[in-house]
Amino acid sequence: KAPTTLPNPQQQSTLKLEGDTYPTDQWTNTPDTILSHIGRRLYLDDNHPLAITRKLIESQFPSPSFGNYSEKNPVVSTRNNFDVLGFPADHPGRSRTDTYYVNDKTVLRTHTSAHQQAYFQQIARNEHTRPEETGYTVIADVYRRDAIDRSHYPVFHQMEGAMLWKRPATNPLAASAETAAKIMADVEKIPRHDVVVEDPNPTIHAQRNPLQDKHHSAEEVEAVATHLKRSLERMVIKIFTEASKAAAASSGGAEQEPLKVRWIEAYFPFTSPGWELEVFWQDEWLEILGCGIIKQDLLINSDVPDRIGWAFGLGLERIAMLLFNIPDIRLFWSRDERFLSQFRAGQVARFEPFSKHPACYKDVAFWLPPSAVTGGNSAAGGGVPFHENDVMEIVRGIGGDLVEDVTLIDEFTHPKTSRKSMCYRINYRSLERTLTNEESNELHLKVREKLVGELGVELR
Ligand code: FA5
Ligand code: MG
Repeated sequence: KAPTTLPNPQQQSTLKLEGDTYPTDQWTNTPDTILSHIGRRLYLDDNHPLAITRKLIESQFPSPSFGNYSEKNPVVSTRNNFDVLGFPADHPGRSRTDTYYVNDKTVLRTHTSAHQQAYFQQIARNEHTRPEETGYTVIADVYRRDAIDRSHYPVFHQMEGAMLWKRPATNPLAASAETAAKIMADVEKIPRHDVVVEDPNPTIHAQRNPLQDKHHSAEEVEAVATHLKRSLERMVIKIFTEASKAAAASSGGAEQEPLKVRWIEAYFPFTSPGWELEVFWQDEWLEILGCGIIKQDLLINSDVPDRIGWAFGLGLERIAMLLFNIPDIRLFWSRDERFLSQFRAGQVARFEPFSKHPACYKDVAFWLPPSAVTGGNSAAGGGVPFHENDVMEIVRGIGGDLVEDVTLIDEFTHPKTSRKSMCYRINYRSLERTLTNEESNELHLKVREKLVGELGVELR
Protein backbone atom coordinates (compact mmCIF):
# COMPACT_ATOMS: atom_id res chain seq x y z
CA LYS A 1 0.00 0.00 0.00
CA ALA A 2 1.34 3.38 -0.98
CA PRO A 3 1.81 5.42 2.23
CA THR A 4 -0.11 8.54 1.27
CA THR A 5 -3.59 9.30 0.11
CA LEU A 6 -2.55 11.27 -2.94
CA PRO A 7 -2.78 9.27 -6.16
CA ASN A 8 -0.16 9.08 -8.90
CA PRO A 9 -0.48 12.40 -10.72
CA GLN A 10 1.08 10.87 -13.84
CA GLN A 11 -1.30 9.18 -16.19
CA GLN A 12 1.54 7.87 -18.37
CA SER A 13 2.98 4.41 -17.75
CA THR A 14 6.49 5.70 -18.34
CA LEU A 15 8.33 8.96 -17.68
CA LYS A 16 11.06 10.28 -19.91
CA LEU A 17 13.61 12.30 -17.92
CA GLU A 18 16.95 13.59 -19.19
CA GLY A 19 16.85 11.13 -22.08
CA ASP A 20 16.05 8.02 -20.02
CA THR A 21 12.72 6.25 -19.75
CA TYR A 22 11.39 5.05 -16.40
CA PRO A 23 8.31 2.94 -15.76
CA THR A 24 5.86 4.52 -13.31
CA ASP A 25 4.15 2.62 -10.49
CA GLN A 26 2.12 3.27 -7.35
CA TRP A 27 5.10 5.12 -5.84
CA THR A 28 5.17 7.71 -8.62
CA ASN A 29 4.15 11.09 -7.20
CA THR A 30 6.06 13.64 -9.25
CA PRO A 31 3.79 16.06 -11.09
CA ASP A 32 4.66 17.80 -14.35
CA THR A 33 4.90 21.13 -12.52
CA ILE A 34 7.96 19.73 -10.74
CA LEU A 35 9.39 17.88 -13.73
CA SER A 36 9.30 21.10 -15.71
CA HIS A 37 12.07 22.50 -13.47
CA ILE A 38 14.55 19.81 -14.52
CA GLY A 39 17.27 21.05 -16.84
CA ARG A 40 17.04 24.76 -16.02
CA ARG A 41 20.56 24.65 -14.49
CA LEU A 42 20.39 28.09 -12.94
CA TYR A 43 23.73 27.45 -11.24
CA LEU A 44 25.46 27.42 -14.64
CA ASP A 45 23.87 30.64 -15.82
CA ASP A 46 26.80 33.03 -15.20
CA ASN A 47 24.72 36.14 -14.58
CA HIS A 48 22.26 34.40 -12.27
CA PRO A 49 22.54 35.05 -8.51
CA LEU A 50 22.75 31.31 -7.84
CA ALA A 51 25.73 30.96 -10.18
CA ILE A 52 27.43 34.01 -8.67
CA THR A 53 26.88 32.55 -5.19
CA ARG A 54 28.15 29.14 -6.30
CA LYS A 55 31.40 30.64 -7.59
CA LEU A 56 31.94 32.65 -4.45
CA ILE A 57 31.53 29.56 -2.28
CA GLU A 58 33.67 27.42 -4.57
CA SER A 59 36.43 30.02 -4.26
CA GLN A 60 36.54 29.14 -0.56
CA PHE A 61 37.15 25.48 -1.43
CA PRO A 62 39.84 25.76 -4.11
CA SER A 63 42.03 23.28 -5.95
CA PRO A 64 44.27 21.43 -5.50
CA SER A 65 42.62 20.28 -2.24
CA PHE A 66 39.13 20.44 -3.69
CA GLY A 67 37.66 19.61 -7.07
CA ASN A 68 34.54 21.70 -7.81
CA TYR A 69 31.88 19.63 -9.57
CA SER A 70 28.22 19.68 -10.57
CA GLU A 71 25.73 16.89 -11.17
CA LYS A 72 23.22 17.64 -13.89
CA ASN A 73 20.87 14.67 -13.74
CA PRO A 74 18.61 14.74 -10.64
CA VAL A 75 17.31 11.19 -11.14
CA VAL A 76 18.99 8.87 -8.63
CA SER A 77 18.32 5.48 -7.09
CA THR A 78 16.75 5.10 -3.66
CA ARG A 79 19.91 3.18 -2.92
CA ASN A 80 22.16 6.21 -3.44
CA ASN A 81 19.75 8.73 -1.96
CA PHE A 82 19.00 6.69 1.18
CA ASP A 83 20.38 3.16 1.61
CA VAL A 84 24.08 3.85 1.10
CA LEU A 85 23.81 6.75 3.55
CA GLY A 86 22.32 4.57 6.27
CA PHE A 87 18.77 5.92 6.26
CA PRO A 88 16.70 3.39 8.26
CA ALA A 89 13.76 1.76 6.48
CA ASP A 90 11.25 3.85 8.44
CA HIS A 91 12.99 7.22 8.08
CA PRO A 92 10.34 9.85 7.25
CA GLY A 93 12.54 11.21 4.45
CA ARG A 94 11.81 8.04 2.50
CA SER A 95 8.08 8.51 2.53
CA ARG A 96 6.02 9.57 -0.48
CA THR A 97 4.83 12.57 1.53
CA ASP A 98 8.37 13.98 1.64
CA THR A 99 10.09 12.78 -1.52
CA TYR A 100 9.29 12.92 -5.23
CA TYR A 101 9.38 9.37 -6.53
CA VAL A 102 9.79 8.52 -10.19
CA ASN A 103 9.02 4.96 -9.20
CA ASP A 104 9.61 2.48 -6.41
CA LYS A 105 13.42 2.42 -6.91
CA THR A 106 14.01 5.88 -8.34
CA VAL A 107 13.65 9.40 -6.92
CA LEU A 108 14.48 12.97 -7.73
CA ARG A 109 17.44 13.38 -5.36
CA THR A 110 16.43 15.05 -2.11
CA HIS A 111 20.00 16.12 -1.36
CA THR A 112 23.45 16.24 -2.90
CA SER A 113 24.52 13.61 -0.37
CA ALA A 114 23.13 11.13 -2.90
CA HIS A 115 26.49 11.57 -4.65
CA GLN A 116 28.75 11.20 -1.62
CA GLN A 117 29.70 7.62 -2.29
CA ALA A 118 30.56 8.30 -5.93
CA TYR A 119 32.86 11.18 -4.99
CA PHE A 120 34.59 9.19 -2.25
CA GLN A 121 35.16 6.44 -4.80
CA GLN A 122 36.57 9.03 -7.19
CA ILE A 123 39.05 10.19 -4.54
CA ALA A 124 40.12 6.56 -4.13
CA ARG A 125 40.50 6.09 -7.90
CA ASN A 126 42.58 9.25 -8.27
CA GLU A 127 44.76 8.49 -5.28
CA HIS A 128 47.92 8.29 -7.41
CA THR A 129 47.13 10.72 -10.22
CA ARG A 130 45.70 13.52 -8.06
CA PRO A 131 46.83 12.79 -4.50
CA GLU A 132 46.30 16.38 -3.28
CA GLU A 133 42.62 16.35 -4.21
CA THR A 134 41.21 14.84 -1.03
CA GLY A 135 38.08 16.98 -1.00
CA TYR A 136 35.32 18.09 -3.33
CA THR A 137 32.34 20.36 -3.71
CA VAL A 138 29.35 19.37 -5.82
CA ILE A 139 26.40 21.48 -6.78
CA ALA A 140 23.04 20.25 -7.98
CA ASP A 141 19.31 20.86 -8.07
CA VAL A 142 17.42 18.89 -5.39
CA TYR A 143 13.71 18.19 -4.93
CA ARG A 144 11.50 17.94 -1.87
CA ARG A 145 7.82 17.87 -1.02
CA ASP A 146 8.08 20.53 1.66
CA ALA A 147 6.42 23.53 3.26
CA ILE A 148 5.60 26.63 1.21
CA ASP A 149 7.09 29.88 2.45
CA ARG A 150 9.70 32.48 1.58
CA SER A 151 12.64 30.20 2.31
CA HIS A 152 11.26 26.83 1.09
CA TYR A 153 10.74 25.79 -2.50
CA PRO A 154 10.15 22.26 -3.84
CA VAL A 155 13.14 22.59 -6.15
CA PHE A 156 16.26 24.17 -4.74
CA HIS A 157 20.01 23.85 -4.96
CA GLN A 158 22.50 22.36 -2.60
CA MET A 159 26.23 22.43 -2.51
CA GLU A 160 27.86 19.56 -0.75
CA GLY A 161 31.47 19.51 0.29
CA ALA A 162 33.74 16.98 1.93
CA MET A 163 37.36 16.71 3.02
CA LEU A 164 39.24 13.55 3.92
CA TRP A 165 42.53 12.83 5.68
CA LYS A 166 44.62 9.66 5.45
CA ARG A 167 45.15 7.47 8.49
CA PRO A 168 47.28 4.36 8.87
CA ALA A 169 45.54 1.42 7.20
CA THR A 170 46.10 -0.82 10.21
CA ASN A 171 45.15 0.15 13.74
CA PRO A 172 44.45 3.83 13.01
CA LEU A 173 43.30 4.43 16.58
CA ALA A 174 46.79 3.70 17.88
CA ALA A 175 48.10 6.55 15.72
CA SER A 176 45.20 8.90 16.31
CA ALA A 177 47.36 11.49 18.10
CA GLU A 178 49.51 11.85 14.97
CA THR A 179 46.43 12.02 12.75
CA ALA A 180 44.96 14.73 14.97
CA ALA A 181 48.21 16.70 14.87
CA LYS A 182 48.28 16.50 11.07
CA ILE A 183 44.72 17.79 10.86
CA MET A 184 45.42 20.58 13.35
CA ALA A 185 48.32 21.68 11.15
CA ASP A 186 45.77 22.11 8.35
CA VAL A 187 43.46 24.01 10.71
CA GLU A 188 46.27 26.50 11.26
CA LYS A 189 46.31 27.21 7.51
CA ILE A 190 42.74 28.50 7.65
CA PRO A 191 42.81 32.21 8.45
CA ARG A 192 41.32 33.05 11.83
CA HIS A 193 38.39 35.43 12.16
CA ASP A 194 37.00 37.57 14.96
CA VAL A 195 33.28 37.08 14.49
CA VAL A 196 31.55 35.83 17.62
CA VAL A 197 29.97 32.47 16.90
CA GLU A 198 27.56 30.89 19.37
CA ASP A 199 28.59 27.31 19.91
CA PRO A 200 27.36 26.30 23.34
CA ASN A 201 27.49 22.51 22.96
CA PRO A 202 30.43 20.17 23.39
CA THR A 203 31.77 18.72 20.11
CA ILE A 204 30.89 15.26 21.32
CA HIS A 205 27.94 14.37 23.51
CA ALA A 206 27.51 10.74 24.49
CA GLN A 207 23.72 10.71 23.96
CA ARG A 208 22.89 13.58 21.66
CA ASN A 209 25.92 13.69 19.38
CA PRO A 210 28.06 10.61 19.89
CA LEU A 211 31.60 9.80 18.90
CA GLN A 212 31.93 6.79 16.57
CA ASP A 213 34.10 5.25 19.24
CA LYS A 214 34.65 2.00 17.40
CA HIS A 215 36.54 3.99 14.77
CA HIS A 216 37.59 7.41 16.05
CA SER A 217 39.35 8.97 19.00
CA ALA A 218 37.90 12.12 20.57
CA GLU A 219 41.11 13.93 19.72
CA GLU A 220 40.82 13.20 15.99
CA VAL A 221 37.17 14.20 15.95
CA GLU A 222 37.90 17.46 17.76
CA ALA A 223 40.49 18.23 15.10
CA VAL A 224 38.22 17.37 12.15
CA ALA A 225 35.36 19.33 13.74
CA THR A 226 37.58 22.38 14.28
CA HIS A 227 38.64 22.25 10.63
CA LEU A 228 35.04 21.85 9.49
CA LYS A 229 33.62 24.63 11.62
CA ARG A 230 36.39 27.07 10.86
CA SER A 231 36.12 26.38 7.11
CA LEU A 232 32.37 26.96 7.10
CA GLU A 233 32.50 30.00 9.36
CA ARG A 234 35.05 31.52 7.04
CA MET A 235 32.77 30.83 4.07
CA VAL A 236 29.81 32.51 5.77
CA ILE A 237 31.93 35.48 6.82
CA LYS A 238 33.16 35.87 3.24
CA ILE A 239 29.56 35.89 2.01
CA PHE A 240 28.56 38.34 4.68
CA THR A 241 31.49 40.66 3.95
CA GLU A 242 30.52 40.76 0.27
CA ALA A 243 26.89 41.42 1.22
CA SER A 244 27.93 44.28 3.53
CA LYS A 245 30.02 45.89 0.81
CA ALA A 246 27.06 45.69 -1.56
CA ALA A 247 24.75 47.17 1.05
CA ALA A 248 27.13 50.07 1.71
CA ALA A 249 27.37 50.76 -2.02
CA SER A 250 23.63 50.60 -2.65
CA SER A 251 21.68 53.78 -3.35
CA GLY A 252 20.12 54.09 0.10
CA GLY A 253 23.39 53.11 1.73
CA ALA A 254 21.29 50.54 3.55
CA GLU A 255 23.07 49.47 6.70
CA GLN A 256 23.64 45.80 7.33
CA GLU A 257 22.96 44.34 10.74
CA PRO A 258 25.99 42.74 12.39
CA LEU A 259 26.47 39.08 11.52
CA LYS A 260 25.07 36.61 14.05
CA VAL A 261 25.92 32.96 13.60
CA ARG A 262 25.30 29.88 15.73
CA TRP A 263 26.06 26.17 15.71
CA ILE A 264 23.44 23.73 16.87
CA GLU A 265 23.55 19.96 17.26
CA ALA A 266 21.93 17.99 14.45
CA TYR A 267 21.43 14.40 13.50
CA PHE A 268 22.05 12.93 10.02
CA PRO A 269 22.15 9.18 9.34
CA PHE A 270 25.54 9.56 7.63
CA THR A 271 27.41 11.72 10.17
CA SER A 272 28.22 11.55 13.86
CA PRO A 273 28.62 13.92 15.50
CA GLY A 274 26.66 16.40 13.35
CA TRP A 275 25.66 20.09 13.38
CA GLU A 276 23.65 22.77 11.66
CA LEU A 277 24.76 26.34 11.10
CA GLU A 278 22.21 29.13 11.41
CA VAL A 279 22.45 32.80 10.54
CA PHE A 280 20.22 35.50 11.98
CA TRP A 281 18.46 37.12 9.04
CA GLN A 282 15.36 39.29 8.83
CA ASP A 283 14.43 38.70 12.48
CA GLU A 284 14.76 34.93 12.32
CA TRP A 285 17.35 32.18 12.59
CA LEU A 286 17.78 30.84 9.07
CA GLU A 287 19.22 27.35 8.76
CA ILE A 288 21.82 27.37 6.03
CA LEU A 289 23.62 24.06 6.25
CA GLY A 290 24.01 20.67 7.86
CA CYS A 291 27.36 18.96 8.40
CA GLY A 292 29.30 16.49 10.47
CA ILE A 293 31.97 13.84 10.83
CA ILE A 294 31.35 11.27 8.11
CA LYS A 295 30.23 7.84 9.29
CA GLN A 296 33.22 5.57 9.00
CA ASP A 297 31.06 2.73 7.68
CA LEU A 298 30.17 4.88 4.68
CA LEU A 299 33.87 5.53 3.99
CA ILE A 300 34.63 1.83 4.42
CA ASN A 301 31.90 1.03 1.87
CA SER A 302 33.15 3.71 -0.54
CA ASP A 303 36.75 2.54 -1.14
CA VAL A 304 38.31 5.00 1.32
CA PRO A 305 38.43 2.91 4.52
CA ASP A 306 41.71 4.45 5.68
CA ARG A 307 40.50 8.07 5.75
CA ILE A 308 38.61 10.27 8.21
CA GLY A 309 36.75 13.40 7.25
CA TRP A 310 33.94 15.90 7.32
CA ALA A 311 31.06 16.67 4.99
CA PHE A 312 28.55 19.51 4.73
CA GLY A 313 25.48 20.26 2.61
CA LEU A 314 24.26 23.83 2.24
CA GLY A 315 21.16 25.44 0.76
CA LEU A 316 22.45 27.65 -2.05
CA GLU A 317 19.31 29.81 -2.15
CA ARG A 318 19.58 30.48 1.56
CA ILE A 319 23.13 31.80 1.09
CA ALA A 320 22.17 33.76 -2.03
CA MET A 321 19.29 35.36 -0.12
CA LEU A 322 21.78 36.63 2.47
CA LEU A 323 24.25 37.70 -0.17
CA PHE A 324 21.92 39.70 -2.40
CA ASN A 325 19.18 40.44 0.11
CA ILE A 326 16.64 38.51 -1.96
CA PRO A 327 13.47 38.32 0.11
CA ASP A 328 11.62 35.41 -1.49
CA ILE A 329 12.96 32.08 -2.76
CA ARG A 330 10.51 32.02 -5.69
CA LEU A 331 12.43 34.91 -7.25
CA PHE A 332 15.30 32.63 -8.27
CA TRP A 333 13.04 31.03 -10.87
CA SER A 334 11.78 34.33 -12.25
CA ARG A 335 12.28 35.02 -15.93
CA ASP A 336 11.31 38.66 -15.34
CA GLU A 337 13.96 41.02 -16.70
CA ARG A 338 13.37 43.31 -13.74
CA PHE A 339 14.88 40.51 -11.66
CA LEU A 340 17.46 39.04 -14.03
CA SER A 341 18.90 42.35 -15.19
CA GLN A 342 20.05 43.19 -11.65
CA PHE A 343 22.83 40.58 -11.60
CA ARG A 344 26.18 40.38 -13.36
CA ALA A 345 28.73 37.57 -13.28
CA GLY A 346 31.26 38.06 -10.51
CA GLN A 347 29.42 41.00 -8.94
CA VAL A 348 27.49 41.25 -5.72
CA ALA A 349 24.90 43.99 -5.61
CA ARG A 350 22.02 44.53 -3.27
CA PHE A 351 18.78 43.40 -4.88
CA GLU A 352 16.26 46.22 -5.34
CA PRO A 353 12.72 44.81 -5.08
CA PHE A 354 10.88 45.94 -8.19
CA SER A 355 7.45 45.67 -6.66
CA LYS A 356 5.56 44.50 -3.67
CA HIS A 357 2.07 43.53 -4.63
CA PRO A 358 -0.70 43.23 -2.07
CA ALA A 359 -1.06 39.98 -0.16
CA CYS A 360 -4.33 38.14 -0.44
CA TYR A 361 -4.98 35.86 2.54
CA LYS A 362 -7.58 33.15 2.29
CA ASP A 363 -8.33 30.53 4.92
CA VAL A 364 -9.58 27.02 4.44
CA ALA A 365 -10.86 25.01 7.40
CA PHE A 366 -11.79 21.35 7.27
CA TRP A 367 -12.47 18.22 9.27
CA LEU A 368 -10.17 15.30 8.59
CA PRO A 369 -11.86 12.04 7.68
CA PRO A 370 -12.86 10.24 10.90
CA SER A 371 -10.27 7.53 10.29
CA ALA A 372 -7.39 9.94 9.61
CA VAL A 373 -4.07 9.34 11.31
CA THR A 374 -1.82 12.34 11.75
CA GLY A 375 1.80 12.85 12.61
CA GLY A 376 4.74 10.59 12.03
CA ASN A 377 4.60 7.37 10.15
CA SER A 378 1.29 6.74 8.50
CA ALA A 379 1.65 2.98 8.28
CA ALA A 380 0.73 2.67 11.96
CA GLY A 381 -2.87 2.45 13.07
CA GLY A 382 -4.38 1.38 9.77
CA GLY A 383 -6.33 4.64 9.28
CA VAL A 384 -6.11 6.94 6.28
CA PRO A 385 -2.93 8.95 6.73
CA PHE A 386 -3.01 12.72 6.72
CA HIS A 387 0.19 14.60 6.03
CA GLU A 388 0.54 18.36 5.81
CA ASN A 389 2.85 17.99 2.80
CA ASP A 390 -0.14 16.67 0.85
CA VAL A 391 -1.97 19.93 1.55
CA MET A 392 1.13 21.80 0.39
CA GLU A 393 1.33 19.71 -2.75
CA ILE A 394 -2.30 20.41 -3.65
CA VAL A 395 -1.84 24.14 -3.11
CA ARG A 396 1.40 24.06 -5.11
CA GLY A 397 -0.24 22.14 -7.94
CA ILE A 398 -2.98 24.74 -8.30
CA GLY A 399 -1.36 27.99 -7.20
CA GLY A 400 2.24 27.37 -8.29
CA ASP A 401 4.37 30.46 -7.83
CA LEU A 402 1.30 32.57 -7.06
CA VAL A 403 1.35 31.27 -3.48
CA GLU A 404 3.76 32.98 -1.11
CA ASP A 405 3.14 30.85 1.92
CA VAL A 406 0.82 28.41 3.62
CA THR A 407 0.52 28.24 7.40
CA LEU A 408 -1.47 26.13 9.79
CA ILE A 409 -3.28 28.72 11.89
CA ASP A 410 -5.61 26.50 13.89
CA GLU A 411 -5.92 22.87 14.84
CA PHE A 412 -8.20 21.18 17.34
CA THR A 413 -9.86 17.90 18.16
CA HIS A 414 -13.60 17.79 18.77
CA PRO A 415 -14.11 16.72 22.41
CA LYS A 416 -17.05 14.40 21.63
CA THR A 417 -16.40 12.99 18.18
CA SER A 418 -12.57 13.13 18.44
CA ARG A 419 -12.51 14.39 14.88
CA LYS A 420 -9.69 16.68 14.02
CA SER A 421 -10.09 20.08 12.43
CA MET A 422 -7.39 22.09 10.69
CA CYS A 423 -7.35 25.60 9.34
CA TYR A 424 -4.70 26.73 6.85
CA ARG A 425 -4.07 30.29 5.75
CA ILE A 426 -2.89 30.66 2.17
CA ASN A 427 -1.26 33.86 1.04
CA TYR A 428 -1.82 34.38 -2.68
CA ARG A 429 0.64 36.93 -4.01
CA SER A 430 2.42 37.14 -7.32
CA LEU A 431 5.96 38.49 -7.40
CA GLU A 432 5.33 40.09 -10.74
CA ARG A 433 1.86 41.61 -10.75
CA THR A 434 -1.23 42.32 -8.67
CA LEU A 435 -3.63 39.39 -8.61
CA THR A 436 -7.27 40.27 -9.11
CA ASN A 437 -9.70 39.17 -6.47
CA GLU A 438 -11.41 36.92 -9.02
CA GLU A 439 -8.14 35.19 -9.79
CA SER A 440 -7.33 34.38 -6.19
CA ASN A 441 -10.92 33.39 -5.49
CA GLU A 442 -10.81 31.00 -8.39
CA LEU A 443 -7.53 29.47 -7.25
CA HIS A 444 -8.84 29.12 -3.71
CA LEU A 445 -12.03 27.44 -4.88
CA LYS A 446 -9.99 24.89 -6.79
CA VAL A 447 -7.80 24.25 -3.75
CA ARG A 448 -10.91 23.64 -1.64
CA GLU A 449 -12.35 21.23 -4.18
CA LYS A 450 -9.14 19.30 -4.53
CA LEU A 451 -8.68 18.98 -0.76
CA VAL A 452 -12.10 17.32 -0.64
CA GLY A 453 -11.54 15.22 -3.74
CA GLU A 454 -8.07 13.94 -2.90
CA LEU A 455 -7.79 14.00 0.86
CA GLY A 456 -11.41 13.25 1.66
CA VAL A 457 -11.70 16.14 4.10
CA GLU A 458 -14.98 17.85 4.97
CA LEU A 459 -14.94 21.61 4.53
CA ARG A 460 -16.20 23.72 7.42
C1 FA5 B 1 20.73 17.72 4.13
O1 FA5 B 1 20.14 17.73 3.06
C2 FA5 B 1 22.01 16.94 4.33
N1 FA5 B 1 22.24 16.14 3.15
C3 FA5 B 1 23.14 17.94 4.57
C4 FA5 B 1 24.40 17.27 5.00
C5 FA5 B 1 25.39 16.96 4.06
C6 FA5 B 1 24.61 16.95 6.34
C7 FA5 B 1 26.57 16.35 4.47
C8 FA5 B 1 25.77 16.33 6.74
C9 FA5 B 1 26.76 16.04 5.80
P1 FA5 B 1 19.04 19.36 5.28
O2 FA5 B 1 17.82 18.58 5.00
O3 FA5 B 1 19.10 20.06 6.59
O4 FA5 B 1 20.34 18.42 5.22
O5 FA5 B 1 19.24 20.41 4.12
C10 FA5 B 1 20.44 21.17 3.98
C11 FA5 B 1 20.11 22.62 3.70
O6 FA5 B 1 19.29 22.73 2.54
C12 FA5 B 1 19.30 23.29 4.80
O7 FA5 B 1 20.16 23.68 5.84
C13 FA5 B 1 18.71 24.46 4.06
O8 FA5 B 1 19.66 25.50 3.90
C14 FA5 B 1 18.46 23.89 2.67
N2 FA5 B 1 17.03 23.50 2.47
C15 FA5 B 1 16.38 22.43 2.99
N3 FA5 B 1 15.10 22.38 2.54
C16 FA5 B 1 14.93 23.44 1.70
C17 FA5 B 1 13.84 23.94 0.88
N4 FA5 B 1 12.66 23.31 0.81
N5 FA5 B 1 14.05 25.06 0.14
C18 FA5 B 1 15.26 25.67 0.18
N6 FA5 B 1 16.32 25.26 0.90
C19 FA5 B 1 16.17 24.16 1.65
MG1 MG C 1 18.21 20.63 8.22
